[in-house]
Amino acid sequence: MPDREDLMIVSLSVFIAALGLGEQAIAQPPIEQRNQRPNVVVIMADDLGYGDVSCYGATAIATPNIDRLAGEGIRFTQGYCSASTCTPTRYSFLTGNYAFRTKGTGIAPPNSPAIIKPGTETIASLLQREGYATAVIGKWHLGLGDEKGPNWNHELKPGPLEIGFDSCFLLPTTNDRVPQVYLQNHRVLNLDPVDPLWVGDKIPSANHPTGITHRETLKMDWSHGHNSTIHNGISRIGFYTGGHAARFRDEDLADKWVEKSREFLTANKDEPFFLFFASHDVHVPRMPHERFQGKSKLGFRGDSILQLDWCVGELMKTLDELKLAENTLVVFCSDNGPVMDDGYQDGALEKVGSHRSAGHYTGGKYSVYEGGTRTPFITRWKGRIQPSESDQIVCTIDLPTSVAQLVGAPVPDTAFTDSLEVLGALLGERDASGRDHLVVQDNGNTGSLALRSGDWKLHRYDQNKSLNVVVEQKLKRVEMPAVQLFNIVDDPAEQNNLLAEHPEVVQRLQQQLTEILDAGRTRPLPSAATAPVE
Ligand code: NG6
Ligand code: CA
Repeated sequence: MPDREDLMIVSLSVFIAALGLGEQAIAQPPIEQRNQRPNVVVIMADDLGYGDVSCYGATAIATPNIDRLAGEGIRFTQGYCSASTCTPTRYSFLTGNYAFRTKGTGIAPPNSPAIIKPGTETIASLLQREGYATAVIGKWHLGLGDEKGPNWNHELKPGPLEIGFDSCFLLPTTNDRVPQVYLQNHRVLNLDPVDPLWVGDKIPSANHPTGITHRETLKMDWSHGHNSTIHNGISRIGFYTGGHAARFRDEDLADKWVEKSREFLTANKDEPFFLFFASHDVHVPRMPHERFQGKSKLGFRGDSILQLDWCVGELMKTLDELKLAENTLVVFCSDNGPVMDDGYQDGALEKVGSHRSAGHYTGGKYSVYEGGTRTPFITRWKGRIQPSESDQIVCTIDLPTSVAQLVGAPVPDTAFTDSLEVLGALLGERDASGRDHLVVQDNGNTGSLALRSGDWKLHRYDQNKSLNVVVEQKLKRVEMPAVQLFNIVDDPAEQNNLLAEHPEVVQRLQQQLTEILDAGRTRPLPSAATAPVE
């Protein structure tokens, strides 16, 4: 409960807002939470499904480190990301805003400008203002540069450093897209000025080798798309030339993320810090380090899960060595659900056997069925979080507001518009609840949304189509009815469309969804919650 002083602060800010003196009304968390300054580490996996790790039921693969994290913390059974593709989930995780509200938040192409504009409040800018050291390490895929796009041979800004990160060490897009270089803060690392980097979407010369012209030279063949410039025996989406000294090997990415994270954690062990560890596993091209290749029964996709698990283990080991585990909230999540063949012939589909990467849910990446957005979701804070399991609904989009509450930072009214405060649920506090509703989206291109509200879920397909409804098949676009209704509790696999049986529920959820879209926000204004009754 807020104490008197807090209520007075809130009332005062309501009064100021009412006078029109400031639109940035603030809500102060309870006083006992203001003194805590735990570190925050968010580990976001890429394309990892609900059923891909052993603590969520996988039997074809063992993930001892992720299992240990879950065993020491809370294993959420209703943890979500907000979209079934990468860019919109990451956009929403950082900004706390539903991506479908903003155009241009779908999967970013290689030369995408920065999607999150400088000046936008993010989880990183909020923590930075609170004195946290902030870093993002791994995959970015949220664009770089002004509206003209990235200036690869000069300063790459705006980017992460303009929205609250003190430092970054990144793969600029996603590794099936060009270029294969590291971004360190504002520059491509090791770029030799005599060999400038050019990136484009048109073939640069008639004799430029591609996945089509030089297919027989590839070490991993493509299945759809991904047949432009070749680097490291793998053809990609998009073209590039130059920057040879800067190019990395796909096999070394995970080691590099761990190395850079250890450096960051060690350098900042005495300060509060926020680390966004954005793994590239298990996205295509799946090319794990040689020491993981062939180590699972599931082909390179499974081997990449083992590599991800190793990274989690290294991060936990580092926190232990630095004696930080009891002062660090670790969140483990994924950016979207699973896909088998996402453009390369890496054996994922052929070797899947009885493994169900989305668990018992339907659909995966690109879909608004549960498999697209319900993923492993774990929180751990040794000594503070009691090991348990939770069926509270929490989402990656909730982290900005919840972390603000954790550190006692005020959230401007205009920020984090769809990020709900679910801190109690994230920490497993008794009687604390998560969300009662959540909107999830696909990439945005096919206009699919779903509203989870209590036990019900409404799917809306504005273009009557969906992709990847059956994960253990080749990607296929299928016709969908405009609307479907499921009872998620009775029918978690979303097999019985109850549209005809429950028209009143359909109408209620359709109206709720329309209101959410029209209102432009779902996070209640603190002033609204505490306004005095007349
Ligand atoms: C799709 C790509 C897919 C993957 C995805 C982004 C094709 C045919 N498919 O357009 O391979 O790159 O975009 O994945 O090009 S995500 O996880 O980063 O959203
Ligand atoms: Ca992804």
